[in-house]
Amino acid sequence: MLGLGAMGSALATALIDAGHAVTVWNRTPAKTAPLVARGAARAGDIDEALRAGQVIVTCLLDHTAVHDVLDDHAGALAGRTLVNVTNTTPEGSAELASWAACHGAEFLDGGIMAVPPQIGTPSAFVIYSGSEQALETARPALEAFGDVRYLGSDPSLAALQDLALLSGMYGMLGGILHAFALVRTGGITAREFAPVLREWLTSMAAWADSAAGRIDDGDHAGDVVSPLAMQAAAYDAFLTVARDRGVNPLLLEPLGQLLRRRTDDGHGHEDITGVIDDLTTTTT
Ligand code: FVH
Repeated sequence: MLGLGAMGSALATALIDAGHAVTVWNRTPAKTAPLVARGAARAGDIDEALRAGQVIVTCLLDHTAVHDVLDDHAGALAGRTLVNVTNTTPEGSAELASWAACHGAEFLDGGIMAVPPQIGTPSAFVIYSGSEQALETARPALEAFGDVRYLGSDPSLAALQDLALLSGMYGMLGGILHAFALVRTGGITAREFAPVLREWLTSMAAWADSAAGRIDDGDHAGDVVSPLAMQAAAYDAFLTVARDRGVNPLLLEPLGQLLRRRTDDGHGHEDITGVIDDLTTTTT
């Protein structure tokens, strides 16, 4: 296990608790101490860490850090299985897969859909793509992290879907922050408002399923319940109340612009799902 930040430490802990023999390495050596106390072996250097076992897991800050750590020790990868759960772009994952293949390693890319306290609990799942052989070799270890979901042999698949899932999450987080800021102007605390906000967002999350059908079929106009023109008009009120009450509307404005533009372009009778066509044909 290379990389013992918040996530790497949680992964290593889950491995140890599941009974696996774990060797740990971290750039700042002090972070190995709690894991060694729990039963891990400490590698003296990167080369020793890479040679300690069949399955190597890298959980580092970013793609650059992965190459910073591995590049000078690539010779130790031959015949081993490299599982990289560092957040990376699809292009980065494909590059790392080719690089690992050049050095004789089987490569699997992972996207962790959990925060550190969730690791090893039923709420954690990890999406993987890349070598199926790597998946099967590493599976007993990977099962300690959370539910194992294999997307296919293209190494970039997991990173693409990881970033899409996180993009959806950050859209939601931005909406939640704006909602809390707005009710705070009326003297309502976040704690008071959170239960109803969660109830509403949980109910609206099912929208992903109905939107998916429209988007895949390219049908934005059939059986529309909430036409875009109505939504664009309502959206103006969201922006107005924010400005009137001194809440910065910057998190909401981009979607409002898309709704208004699409309505002005003659799509006011359609569902909001049609905005996806503007997203994929414009750059602003
Ligand atoms: N934590 C989370 O909530 C998310 C959940 C989803 C997945 N992400 C991704 O996981 C990767 C690691 O995240 P993390 O939470 O462990 O991050 P940090 O606590 O900041 O630890 C970073 C580790 O990377 C080491 N490191 C950074 N740069 C280098 C480098 N140039 N050479 C060697 N090691 C490097 C750092 O070492 P140190 O600072 O302790 O010496 C930490 O071990 C990440 O991709 C998330 O997006 C987490």
